[in-house]
Parts: sequence; structure tokens; C-alpha cells
Amino acid sequence: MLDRRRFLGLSSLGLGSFSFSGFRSAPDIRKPIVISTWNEGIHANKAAWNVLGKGGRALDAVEQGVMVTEASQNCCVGLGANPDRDGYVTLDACIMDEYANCGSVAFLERIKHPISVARRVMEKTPHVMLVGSGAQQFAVEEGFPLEPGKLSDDAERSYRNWLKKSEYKPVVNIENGQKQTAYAPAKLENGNWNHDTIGMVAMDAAGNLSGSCTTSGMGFKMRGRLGDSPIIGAGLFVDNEIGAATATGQGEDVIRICGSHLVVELMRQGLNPEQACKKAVERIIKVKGIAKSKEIQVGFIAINKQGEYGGYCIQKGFNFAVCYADDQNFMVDGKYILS
Ligand code: SD4
Repeated sequence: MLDRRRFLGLSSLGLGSFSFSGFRSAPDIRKPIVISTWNEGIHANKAAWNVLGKGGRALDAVEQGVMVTEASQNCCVGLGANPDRDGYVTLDACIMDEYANCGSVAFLERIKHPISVARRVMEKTPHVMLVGSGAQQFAVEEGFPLEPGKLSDDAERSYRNWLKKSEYKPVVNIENGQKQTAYAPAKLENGNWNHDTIGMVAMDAAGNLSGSCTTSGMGFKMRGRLGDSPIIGAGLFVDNEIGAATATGQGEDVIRICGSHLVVELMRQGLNPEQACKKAVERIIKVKGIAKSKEIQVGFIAINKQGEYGGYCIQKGFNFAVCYADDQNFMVDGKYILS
């Protein structure tokens, strides 16, 4: 099998005849494996690998992985992120396991780890989704501390900046030609974070799949707005017979095509993860039209039961982190359709 290190070695010798672009065809099953969206995925994968590398369950890995990102004040996911246009940080998250159990919270305020609340919804209630004050009440009853509800310094600064014009022009994940520093969250020139989400999917040593997705949503969104990230089938979908997928970017457009579910269903029809992600991105562009698609970003990532992985996005700038060994945790640039 051609692993990444060997491939890089071969290509530097001029022997690699194809480009390393986010899809690896493997005759045998590579497991465990975890992949996650954006640069922050590197840190999240590391925490997930701590579970997977010891033979732990994919569900624990995808929870513990994205908790790192939620806790990072230096990032754009979790309580340190940009607020809605009324100045409140509202968080959405969902989780799904190998038995098609799933849990979700949305419009949740002042709780540091929405992904863990989503897991409790899955494991301790007869429901799939809890939102708003009900979700917060459940979290507190479950022992999650109610955080002060103060904006982080970065978020405070960008909110003040935004208030100067208070224009409701949400833009997600367009890199605007900005160069991203390796493994650091990127900021737009106006100081806004441009990645508000981490989505993660994993397969454990037993061959079982799980996924998680957690976000602060769009910065300066309307109060009460939800995107795709807490919606099973849109921001995340897992089918233990086939594969798992997650999404990032303009949530409204991911919801329109039931994005992550679509990716998994395309894999069921025989496409590999990269091909399936590409087809889902093409569907968005078809629905939205090319001109309007150029104004947004959407990226999908996926794994299948063979441990193959892939990702695709609308336009340049999306990347994801892949980890399948102690010394194999690396970024892959998503291929894109519109340039
Ligand atoms: C949303 N999909 O709320 C999220 C935003 C996102 O990186 O992915 N930002 O629509």
C-alpha cells in the first residue's frame, strides 16, 4: 500500500504519477481513521487519535476530538466565537453513532461543550434534538456549568467592528485569497473568523463509524438562526454499513440538498468518498446557479468502510485534517469546482 510518506518520497524522486489530492485508493481496510474539517482539525484529530489508537470507540473519539476545538478560545467554534447580530454566542452541535443513534442541540447559550450535551440528548432522552432554553435547562440538569456569557476579547472586538455598519451580510468560509497559516485558524481582514465549525468522522479498530459536528454558526447571524450543523442528514450523517460524512460552509445550502445524507447515499451507490463529496457539491451548484455559488463556500468530507477518505468544496480554500497513525496527522487541500 502506498502511504503518504512513501508517496511523498516517490514523488520527490519523480516517480509519483498522480497528485495527492484528498483521495487514497487502498486495497485493504485502513482503520482506525479520523478526519475533520479545517486547520483546527489537526488538534482535534490528535485528541480523537488518543482514543482510537488505544482501541477506543469511534463515538468517544469524535466527542473528545471536537471538544478540543470547542474549548479553544483561540478559535471560532464554541463560546469564544463570534456572536449573533444581537451580541449573543449561540451554539449548535450533533453527534451520531454506529447504531444510527443521534443527538443534537441547537441555539444553545453559555454551555462550553455542546457536543457533550448532544451526546446526553442521544443517550439519556427519548428525543433527538433539544433547542434554546430547553437545551440549556437540560444541560444544567445534567451538571454542565452555566458559563458567564461574556464575549471573548476577539469576538468583542469583531462585534464592535460589525456594529459600526450592522450590515446583515453573512459570509462564511470564503478565504478571500488570504493565506492561511498552517494549523492556525484564519481570520478575514476585517477581523472576523471565517471558520465557525468543526465536523469530524471516524472509524475505530472494530470497524465502527461515528461522527460529530459543532459550530457557533455564522457570525452576526439573525438571532435564532440555525444552519446545517445540528441537523442530522445535513451537517452530519453516519451509516455504519456504508460510511460517514460531514459538512461545513453555508448551512442553508447544505440543508437544501440534505448534504451529508446525500454523500453517504452516493457512497452506497458505489462512489468513493471524494467522488461522492464532489457530486454533492455539484448538486448545490446546480440548485443555486454558478453566479450565486461563487459567493459561498461549502465543503464536504467523508470516509467509507474501507477507510478511504475524501473531500470536495465549491471554491478554493477549504482543507481538512486526516489521521490514521501516531505519526500520520496531516492537512489535505479540498479539491474545488469553481475557480
Ligand atoms: C452554519 N455550516 O452554521 C455552519 C457554518 C460553518 O465554518 O460551517 N462555518 O451554517
